[in-house]
Amino acid sequence: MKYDFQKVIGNFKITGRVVSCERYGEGHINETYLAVVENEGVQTKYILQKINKNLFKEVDKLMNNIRLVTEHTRKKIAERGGDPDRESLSVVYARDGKPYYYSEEYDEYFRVYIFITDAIAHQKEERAGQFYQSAVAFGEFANMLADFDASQLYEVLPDFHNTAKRFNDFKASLAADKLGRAAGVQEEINFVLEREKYCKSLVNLIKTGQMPLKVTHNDTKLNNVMLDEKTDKPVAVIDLDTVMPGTICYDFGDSIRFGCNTAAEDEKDLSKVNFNINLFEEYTKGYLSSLGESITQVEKDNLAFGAILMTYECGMRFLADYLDGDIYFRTHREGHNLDRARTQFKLVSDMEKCLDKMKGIVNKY
Ligand code: ADP
Ligand code: GN1
Ligand code: MG
Repeated sequence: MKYDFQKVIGNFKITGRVVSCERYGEGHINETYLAVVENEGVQTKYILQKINKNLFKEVDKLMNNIRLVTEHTRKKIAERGGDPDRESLSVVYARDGKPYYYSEEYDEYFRVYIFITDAIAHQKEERAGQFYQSAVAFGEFANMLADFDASQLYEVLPDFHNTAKRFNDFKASLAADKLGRAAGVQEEINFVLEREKYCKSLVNLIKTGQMPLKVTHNDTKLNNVMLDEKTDKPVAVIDLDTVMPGTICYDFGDSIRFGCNTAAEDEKDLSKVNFNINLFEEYTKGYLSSLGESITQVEKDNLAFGAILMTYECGMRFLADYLDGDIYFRTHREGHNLDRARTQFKLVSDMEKCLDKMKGIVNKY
């Protein structure tokens, strides 16, 4: 689908001519574009996103969350003498004052963010220390939101990391087996079913009030952090669609899931997919040092397990989507979600073998 980008951008508080607007980044959910706008000889970059309306049914509430969170982080950054346009995700408002624009012509929702300059969202660690810096970024992000009133937030995707609910959804996909794919992936299905016991553990700790709920990011992949392109220092945390009440074990675990993989999330050759415990140590060090004193014993006790849980959950979601016919995660090839599920299960197996070591590392820091 081609859009008239001049028209779309023209509905935001942006003056000038769109010189280019190309697909950008590697997110699985929204459609992201890099828009370059020229005004009086000066070119400015913006991130334009077509919001995934199949997933986000209440865009108004979603964008209100993002507006509130980014107003909060921008204020904090200004107070510490930083540059809010670069160190926070920043919403560019539509001409009608809304934090998004609904196009009747396309029946689509668009939003625009200030482009975070001289920074990169890495798909994997390219230089030693980058993963550590991403941990510092997420720790600082959690700190900035520690005094944010969570009751203002609308729960955009309820039960997002409710693994027990995800397990039931998985079983429903399996029972439906819409495309008859289940027969070909019995091994992967069994891998999920054999680990049902994982599903309720954190959910129950939250239910009984033992695990504190905090404002968390819930999608803490390395490519949702921008690092300075020269120094690798953390610049900003992005992709705030899933900011909701959650536990830090989810945030920690999801970072480990993505960042401690020696290969890509969708690597076909599983011999390349290994859990790197040195990276685990780097991340733990960075996250716990920037998180400070607010962490409780229950949280500490469950950080390492959180990594297994988030990886298992994500693998289960990829496999469910494969069974459903690839309707949730954007895919680029045949069997893409199955390949992704397999990498996650390989990582789960690796982590299960060294859970005690992982716990030891958490205790060390
Ligand atoms: P998705 O929800 O689909 O993952 P993201 O919001 O994470 O979408 O954006 C996808 C990619 O676009 C990011 O990984 C990053 O490379 C780039 N990106 C997003 N927002 C910005 C921004 N404000 N400045 C620069 N790059 C950005
Ligand atoms: C999606 O939006 P993106 O690509 O950063 C997904 C995460 C998964 C991740 C797997 C809203 O993240 O939950 O862990 O893919 N986001 C949503 O790569 O479902
Ligand atoms: Mg993203």
